[in-house]
Amino acid sequence: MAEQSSECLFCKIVYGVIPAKRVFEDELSLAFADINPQAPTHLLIIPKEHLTSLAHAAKDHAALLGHLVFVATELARSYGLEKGYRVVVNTGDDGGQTVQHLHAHLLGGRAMKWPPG
Ligand code: IU
Repeated sequence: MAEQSSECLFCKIVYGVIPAKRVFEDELSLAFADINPQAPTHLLIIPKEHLTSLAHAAKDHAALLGHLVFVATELARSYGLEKGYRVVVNTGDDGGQTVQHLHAHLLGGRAMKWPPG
């Protein structure tokens, strides 16, 4: 089993202690619906291993990070987001990260604006 943090909300989702609408899972990652969706499709893709943020990633995590992005790509395909989508990894306080377990947001189904707020 992947390393986990007993106080981490997303680790609790990984281990089924807290429910979530799970949409995809493999050995390394889990994807579930965001509870407060900001777009018609809003999924979170997380590593099963507890990794606090991108800022905490080591060289050993490079393949895992690539895997998470590829899972987002496959989910975008399966959700029919052929008009486009956004993959966002908020990192740290200034990045707007509120949950301290690395997660990639997959947002789609509407036109996005730039720059983000
Ligand atoms: P952020 O990048 O850390 O700001 O995003 C955290 C996301 O986690 C945010 O979009 C929340 O709606 C979402 N979320 C969730 O899906 N389930 C939860 O139990 C909690 C937060 I707390």
